[in-house]
Amino acid sequence: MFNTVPTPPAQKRTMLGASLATLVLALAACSSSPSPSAAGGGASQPAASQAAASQAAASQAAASQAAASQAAAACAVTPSATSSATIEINSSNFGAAVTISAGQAVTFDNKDSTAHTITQGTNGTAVSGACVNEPIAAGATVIVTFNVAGDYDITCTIHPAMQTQVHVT
Ligand SMILES: [Cu+2]
Repeated sequence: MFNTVPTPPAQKRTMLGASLATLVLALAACSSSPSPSAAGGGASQPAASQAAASQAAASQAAASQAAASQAAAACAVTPSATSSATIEINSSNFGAAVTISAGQAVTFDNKDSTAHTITQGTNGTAVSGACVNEPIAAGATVIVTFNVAGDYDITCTIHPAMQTQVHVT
């Protein structure tokens, strides 16, 4: 009566089983593919060189701190510096104020036949912590470098009337 023969159920199950097996194999291949060596391996070496770098940075910081404390003096006698301005002392008079930039030097040139001093202060008295208080013999020069911006009163401890200013910008 029936001409068409239906596929036997047993064969259907076999086909389903085969395609499930293929799927499982494919999933297994996928999950095993990421390589653990790609991400993990090299991490410890960069950490070590980073530690070395931060140690170098620390010693550099210490060095620049030492340099900063050396430069802390607002001014200093610097005999070998090249000066940017000159103050001539004539007849116990410093003359007009001069203006320089921070880090520049002033030559004090004593044209008198008597000694004076180059002293940060007023009326012959040095200020507390004066950055310069230097005798200057007759005919001598003293070069002073001013490291920090500000107005520096300059006097002579021998002749309190002697007064000028160094403006440091
Ligand atoms: Cu003087």
